[in-house]
Amino acid sequence: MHFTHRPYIPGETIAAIATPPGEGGVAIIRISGDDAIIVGQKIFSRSLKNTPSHTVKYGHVIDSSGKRIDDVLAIPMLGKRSFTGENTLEIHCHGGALISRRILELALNAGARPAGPGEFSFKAFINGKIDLSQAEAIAELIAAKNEIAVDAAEAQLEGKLSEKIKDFQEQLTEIAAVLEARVDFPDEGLEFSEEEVIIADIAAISDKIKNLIDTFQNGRMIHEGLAICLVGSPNVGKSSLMNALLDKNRAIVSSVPGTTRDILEDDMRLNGINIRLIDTAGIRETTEEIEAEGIRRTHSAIADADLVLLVLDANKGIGEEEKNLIAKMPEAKTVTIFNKIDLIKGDFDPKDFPHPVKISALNKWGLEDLTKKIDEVIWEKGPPSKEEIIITNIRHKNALQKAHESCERLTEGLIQGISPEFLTPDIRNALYELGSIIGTNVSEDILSAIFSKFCIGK
Ligand SMILES: Nc1nc2c(ncn2[C@@H]2O[C@H](COP(=O)(O)OP(=O)(O)O)[C@@H](O)[C@H]2O)c(=O)[nH]1
Ligand SMILES: [Mg+2]
Repeated sequence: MHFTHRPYIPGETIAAIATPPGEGGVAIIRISGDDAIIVGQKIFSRSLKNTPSHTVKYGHVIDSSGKRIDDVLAIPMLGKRSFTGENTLEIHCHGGALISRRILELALNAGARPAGPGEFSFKAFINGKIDLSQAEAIAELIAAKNEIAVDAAEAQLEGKLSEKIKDFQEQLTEIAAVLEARVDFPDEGLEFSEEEVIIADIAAISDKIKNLIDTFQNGRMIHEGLAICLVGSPNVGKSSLMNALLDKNRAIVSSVPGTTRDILEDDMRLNGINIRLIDTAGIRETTEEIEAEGIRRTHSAIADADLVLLVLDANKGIGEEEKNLIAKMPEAKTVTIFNKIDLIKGDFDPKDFPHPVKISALNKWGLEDLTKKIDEVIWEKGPPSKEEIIITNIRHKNALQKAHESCERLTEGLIQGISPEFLTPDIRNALYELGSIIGTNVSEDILSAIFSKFCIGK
């Protein structure tokens, strides 16, 4: 067994700084492996011998000559009770970059090996403390950029995804047993009704897998955020709306048409989601070279956007030009905004347009309606609840997709009355793919690839 090109030695003692580089209140040096306490004792002033697991001991880190380096807290976490499942000693020292490096060096001189990226988590995985999807959840939790991503990673870390996968595995294993029994004892064929039950069972699992795959769209959005693009004719108030949404004067607003000529971007949050808001050059016929380039960029921004906010001037009304523009927008991902509603005397009915909403960017009217509308469009089935399991990892999605295809082939085969020995590979394959999510059967290369994306000390 290898871990990132190095032979993996179970119980080998590793050490790393677990806190981010730079200055801080405290820094943590983590030592884990069979000899963690022995290594730690060599650099710690007080005896750790009878210190119970998970208790804090105040003392000093000392070098080989006995010189005091820093006053620290030492926390032993022993055996199976630690995160890695192996003896662990955490040393909390003052948070200077040099002091923590010095203590790490002392630990390395005392017999620990420098930990590779994610190696503590790798130990936890190998020792069965967490499965692969839980290990990946740790990385996602660390990288989470909004509250929803935190919730999703926490749920996965708790093992909610693993439970679901194991549930699928159990059900498929039972069905596999029935099918394999038929390969071995073909004369004891199933009753017709039993056949129907199996088909229905597989179809049910297949649907559940599909539902899980469908959560990936939301998962991607939660992780990567959304690109939202403001589009419309010149002077309709796109830049004003950009500023109103960002709540700052980011874009130049002017009554001169064609002011915004390049793409302008800024970040904001909308109900927990990270948004990249993009203001564009107004779309119109032009012979002016720079403006024409701006308009070309607008079109490519529309193509790349997850959502288009098409801004129209409600006061000007909807003419041929506007209708042409609407027709060019991707309907499913367009919100039609009728701006300058403050200039309209009577009533204005914007129905018949994709996801219409009335606002005044100048007066900041209707912005709440707009965010609600955006929410409606981006979360097809509403935002995920805290408890909902969301697939956020492309590796999991790919594995689920392959498992789903196998289940579909299996159902099809059973319906067509194909003999079971030709169907068992499909069910084995589905089980294999599900197993890869929680790490029961993944290659060393895949493991290394996953853990090497972690930070050192995690
Ligand atoms: N009355 C009114 N004027 C607005 C509103 N939004 C923008 N404007 C004005 O319309 C003009 C063009 O605005 P701007 O944001 O630069 O439009 P853009 O060309 O689409 O980016 C400016 O004079 C704005 O003050 C609005 O809601 N009501
Ligand atoms: Mg503008």
